[in-house]
Amino acid sequence: APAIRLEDYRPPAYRIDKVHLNVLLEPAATKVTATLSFARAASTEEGTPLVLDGDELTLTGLKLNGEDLPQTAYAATPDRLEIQNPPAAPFELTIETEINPDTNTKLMGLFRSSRTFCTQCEAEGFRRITYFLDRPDVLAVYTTRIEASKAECPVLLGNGNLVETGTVDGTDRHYALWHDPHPKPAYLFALVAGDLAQVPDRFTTASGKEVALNIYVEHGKETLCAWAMDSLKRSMRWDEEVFGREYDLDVFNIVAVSDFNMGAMENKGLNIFNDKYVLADPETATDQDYANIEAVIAHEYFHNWTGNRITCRDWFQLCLKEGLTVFRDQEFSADMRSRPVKRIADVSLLKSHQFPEDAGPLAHPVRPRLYHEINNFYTATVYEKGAEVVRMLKTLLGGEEFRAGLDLYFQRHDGEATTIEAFLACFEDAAGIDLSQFALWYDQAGTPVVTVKTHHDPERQTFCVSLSQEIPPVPGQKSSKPAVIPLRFGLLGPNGEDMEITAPAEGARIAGDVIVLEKAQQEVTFRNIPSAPVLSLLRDFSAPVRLDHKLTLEELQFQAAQDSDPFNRWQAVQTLAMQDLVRLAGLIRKGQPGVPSEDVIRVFGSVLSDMSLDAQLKAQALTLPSEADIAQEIGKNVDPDAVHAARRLLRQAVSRQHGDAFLAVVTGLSGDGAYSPNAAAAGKRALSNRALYYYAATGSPDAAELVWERFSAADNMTDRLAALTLLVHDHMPRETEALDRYKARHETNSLAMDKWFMVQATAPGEETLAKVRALMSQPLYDAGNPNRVRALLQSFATGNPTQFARADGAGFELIAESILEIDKRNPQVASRLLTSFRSWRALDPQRSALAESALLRVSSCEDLSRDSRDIVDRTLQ
Ligand code: B3K
Ligand code: ZN
Repeated sequence: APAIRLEDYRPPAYRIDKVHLNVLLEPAATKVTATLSFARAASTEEGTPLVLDGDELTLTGLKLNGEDLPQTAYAATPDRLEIQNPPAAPFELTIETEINPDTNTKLMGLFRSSRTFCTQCEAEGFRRITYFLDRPDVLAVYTTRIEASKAECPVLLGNGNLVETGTVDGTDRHYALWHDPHPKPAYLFALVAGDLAQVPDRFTTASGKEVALNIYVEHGKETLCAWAMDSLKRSMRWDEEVFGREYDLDVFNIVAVSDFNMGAMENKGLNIFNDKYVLADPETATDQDYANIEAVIAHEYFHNWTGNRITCRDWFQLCLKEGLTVFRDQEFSADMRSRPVKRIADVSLLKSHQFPEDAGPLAHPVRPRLYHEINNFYTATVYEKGAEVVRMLKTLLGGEEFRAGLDLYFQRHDGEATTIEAFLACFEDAAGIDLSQFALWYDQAGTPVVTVKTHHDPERQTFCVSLSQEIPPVPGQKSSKPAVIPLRFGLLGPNGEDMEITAPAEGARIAGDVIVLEKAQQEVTFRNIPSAPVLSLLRDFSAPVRLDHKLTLEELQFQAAQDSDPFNRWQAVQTLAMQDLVRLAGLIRKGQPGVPSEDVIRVFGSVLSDMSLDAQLKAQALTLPSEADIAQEIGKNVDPDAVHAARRLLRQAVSRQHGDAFLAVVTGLSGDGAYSPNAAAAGKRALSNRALYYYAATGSPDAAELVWERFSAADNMTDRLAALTLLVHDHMPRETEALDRYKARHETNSLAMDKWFMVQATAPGEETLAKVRALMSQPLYDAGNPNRVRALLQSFATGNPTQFARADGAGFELIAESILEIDKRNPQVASRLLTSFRSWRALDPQRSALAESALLRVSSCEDLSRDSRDIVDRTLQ
C-alpha cells in the first residue's frame, strides 16, 4: 500500500452533516443501518464519485434518497463503496451492513469483551461498522438507536444524551435512542451494550449545570470504582479552575472492559476504558495503579475540549490533541500530588521511552509527514514529546500569555478540525510573537544535543557559557535547523544559593531564569560574577534535549546536595550513578574487576539521610537508572549481561555501605495506619520499599526474613508486589512459595494476576525463558487478551534486557514467534510488541545478528498485517 503523505491532504469532496444509525445487536450477525445526509463541497464538481471507506464489511442494502440503487450505480468491496454519479443537490444514503462482533479479534470497530458489546473507532474503526468518510475532518451530528436482547443487554449506551428508551413489541428486545448534539468525527463514535453494573454520581458545573456521572463495570466490581469516580470529579473541577473548560452534556459515562487495545478512549460522552485504568482497591492495585487511574481518567476527560470540541484536521495532526492533552493531564497530576515528583516521573518516562524511539529506526517528528499505518503513530514521540513541546511554549510565553493563547484557541476553533499551524497562530496572536522557528519542534525528528562549556574569569568577574545545539542524523533526516530551546538555569554560589544576576547578560535572549537558545551556537556572558558558580542548567527539564555538560565530580556532588531545583538535584544523583554504571559495565565487559565509586556510594548515603527531601523524592533519587537506560547511554556494542552485572554491583556496594540506614528506614516507615492512596502515604511506601530493595542486597540472614515478612504481612498491593518482586528477582529462598501464595490469593482477579505474570517475565536469569513459555500455556493466560500479552510477553521483551537479548538468540525467537501468532488475531498488539526490537542495532555484533534474523523471520511472513509490516520494514531499514 502506498504511503499517506501530509502534503497530499485535500479537504473532503463531500460533507456528512447528519448520521442516523440503527444498530440491531446480535453476537454473530449485527445489522447496521446508517442513514447519512451528504452535501457536495462547494469546490467539488458535479458528478464527482463519492468514495466511502470500509474494512471487512458486507453490504446488504443501499438506497439513495429512499430508493434502491441499481447495481450499475455503485461498486462495493469489503473496504470501499463508490457511488458513481451522486446527485448535485444534498442527498441521503441509506447503507445496510452486516458485521460479526464475535469474530472481531482485532478489537477495532464493534467487538465483544466478556459478553459486552463495545466499540473502538480511533483511528479507523468506524469503517468496520459502516461505509463512511472515515477521516477526522468530516464532522457530523449523530443519532444512534441501539437495539438488543433485554436479558443479555439491559444496559444500552451511546454518545451524547439519552432521548428515548422502549421495548420492541412482540420480542424480548429493547432499544435506546441517543443523540449527540456536538458535531464529531467518526473516530469519536461509541456504543456499549451489556449486562453491567452502574455506579452513579453527579457533578455540578461552575455555571450550575447538573451532570449525571456513571461508571459501568462488571457486576461485583462496583466498589472498585470509587477512586476513578473521585478522580473524574476532581478532573472536571480542575479543568474549570485552571483552563476555564466546562463539561457540555447532561451525562458523562465511563465503561470499563477487560479486552482493550489501549488504555482508554475519549468517545464523546461515553469514554471506554481498559479496566486496568478504572478498578482499584488497596488489595489489588498499587500506588502506581492509583496514580495511573487518576491520570488516565483525567486525560480522557480533558480530551472533551482538546480533541473532541476541537479535533484534528487529519491524522498527521495527532499531537494537536494528544500532546496537548498529555500536558494537561501532567499538570493535573502535578497539582493533585507533588509537582517535582511528577516532573521527575514524567521525565524518566520520556527518557526511557521517547529518547530511544527518537534515536532508533522508528524515529519520527512529533508531527509525522508520512505514514503507512496510523495506529503505529500513537507513540511516545507524539504523546510525550508532544507534551514537552506544549510545555516549552508555556515556558517561553509565561503562564498568562500561554493561557491567553489557549483561550483564543478554544474560542477560535471550537467545533472545528484543525492543525498545528492554527494552534500556534493562536499563541502568536495572543502574545504578539513569531513562532515560526519554534514550529520546527513539530517537524524535526531526533533529540537535540546541547553542548555546554563554561568559563569564569576572576579578573573581569565574567562567567561565559557557550552553548551549541545539534540533532544527530535520524532516518530520513540528514541535517537539521537550530531549534528554539528554553534552558531554565541558575548559577549556584558557594553556599548553594542561586547567585543574583545584577547585570543584564549578553549573547542571548534571557527571560527571567530562562536562556533562550535559538542559534546553532551562542555564547552568553554574565557580568559581576566574582567567584566561579556551578551552572545548573535545564532546570525542571525545560526542553526535551540531551545535555552534554561535563561537570566535575565535585560539581555534581554539590548539585546533588544543594541545587534549589529538585529536578536537577535528582538529575545530578542520576548522572553520578549513570557515569559509574557505564564505567563499571565497560570494565566487566573486558573481564576486569569493577569497583564502584566511593563518591557515588557516599552521595546515596547523603540522599538517604537528607531530612529536607520528601520521601517520594528520596525514593526517586535512590532509584538506579534502569538496565535499558544504561544501555541507551552506552549507545553501541551493548552487552546487556555486563550492564546487568554493573547495576548489581553498585546496588550491592550501596547496600553494604548503608545497610543499617536502610534497615532503619524499612522498620521505621512500615505499617503506620490504614491504607490511603494519597501522595504522602504512597511516598512513604515507595521509600520503605526502596530501602528494602537495598537492604535485601546485603545478603544478611535477616534480610530474606524481612522481605518474606513484608510479603506475607502486607495489607496492600504496593508492599506485597514490591516484596514479591525482590523474592523472585533476587531468587530468594521462598520465591516459589511466594508465587504460589500470591496466585492462590489473586487467582480470580486477572489484573492482579497480570502482575504475577509480569514479575516472572522480568526476572533475570537463564531459566526465565522456559518459565515464560510455560506461563503461556497457563490456563490463566489468554493470548487474545491484550493485557495478558502485555503482562507476559511485552514485559519480557521490554523489561528483561538480559533474557530478551540472550546471547543464544532464544529470547528474540520467542518474541518473533509470538508476534507471528498474535498478528493473525490482533495486528495492533503484535506491532506494538514488535517495537521492542527497535534498539537492536545498538547491541553487540553477535546479539544484533540474532535480533536481525528474528526480525527477518517476521518480515518473511507474507500475510503480515499492515501494522506489523510497517514496523518490521522500518526497524530493518
Ligand atoms: N485516543 C486514544 C488512543 C487511540 C489509539 C488508537 N490506536 C486514547 C488517548 O490517547 O486518550
Ligand atoms: Zn489521548
